[in-house]
Amino acid sequence: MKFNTKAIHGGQHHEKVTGAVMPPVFQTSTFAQVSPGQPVGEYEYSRAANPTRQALEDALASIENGVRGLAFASGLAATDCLLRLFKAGDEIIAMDDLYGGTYRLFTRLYKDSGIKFHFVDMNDLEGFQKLINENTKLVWVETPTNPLMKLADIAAIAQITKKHNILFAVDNTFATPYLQKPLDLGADIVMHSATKYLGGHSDVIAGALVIKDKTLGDELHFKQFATGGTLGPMDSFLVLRGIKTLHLRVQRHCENGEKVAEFLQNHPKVERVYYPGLENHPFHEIAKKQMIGGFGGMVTFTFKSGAKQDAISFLEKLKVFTLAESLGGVESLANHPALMTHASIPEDKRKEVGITDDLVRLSVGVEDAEDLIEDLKQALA
Ligand code: P1T
Repeated sequence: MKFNTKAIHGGQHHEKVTGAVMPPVFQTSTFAQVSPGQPVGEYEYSRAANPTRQALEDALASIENGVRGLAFASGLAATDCLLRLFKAGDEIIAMDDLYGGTYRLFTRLYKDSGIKFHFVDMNDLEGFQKLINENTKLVWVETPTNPLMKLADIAAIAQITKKHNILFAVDNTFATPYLQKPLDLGADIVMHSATKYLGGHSDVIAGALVIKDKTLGDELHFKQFATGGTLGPMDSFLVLRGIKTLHLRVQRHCENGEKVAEFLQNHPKVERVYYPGLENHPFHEIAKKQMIGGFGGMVTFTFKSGAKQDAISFLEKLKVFTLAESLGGVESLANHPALMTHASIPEDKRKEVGITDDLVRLSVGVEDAEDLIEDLKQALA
């Protein structure tokens, strides 16, 4: 099955009793048993499994080419579940540009866990390999990264992690499986903030893990069941519905993203545009290799003046774009990473990686590109 068909049918079947084409929202915590330990059907308790969540999890596994999908109450709940595979003494190598909440989870929540985190430039493959030792258990990348749109070469990193028997996880939130399939490129686990493009309509907080290996999938399901960060039935239904139009939406996000990036690149007040589809983007060649069919709808830029106030005034003047955290919905959003999504990263670390105070991130939606560009023009004027 090809991707567009999988987005709609992958892992899906009509409901057994009524023939309902969409899985009903099985809004139930528990399922009757005929005798102790003998449930009427295949379900017992919704923390362990629920038919609506199962339909979503099967769809997730299908679109990412994995063997098991797990749906969580948020992207961070998914990441937290993955981290439970590790113990004191283990080491994790992560990319040096990450969503602020992921960085906060790694550096503050896991501060006293005894797990050591390294944050490195994943494009310096030699430097990265020097950090590997017998305690290294996981490599974690976002590609493209939030908010600087850096890329990591998934296939090249996978070769190294395989050689050293290290797990390799990719946060595929920005690219979506329509554009990029980390498991096919050699990663072991894909993570999503399903709040974003998978859900696609800014109406749900959700997360996902998709795993390539059955044993690891079972182990992570056990941890999910035992800790309980699962996605509820109604939210599972919403994400599943979103996935059915993922390919259509992402095509338009890419078209509009390219137009917005080109407009900004030619604007006299704009200093630098970060969009992997631009030929002058430092990771354009990697993007062409591993993002198939487009470069996404996320565009980040800075001002010639370098002034924080210029970024703030611009954001206040937008009319079609909404100033709000999050991304990946049908509507265009704008964000000031240093004051909003990445405020939990200490200022010196933000500056070190390039999250300056004049940096603005746009999630380009699926409206008419002309209206979006008009809006940017008037806000920049
Ligand atoms: O918000 P949540 O569903 O828990 O997902 C966390 C997360 C993980 N990974 C990436 C790449 C993300 O962008 C996010 C959430 N990001 C935002 C809310 C944001 O505006 O950047």
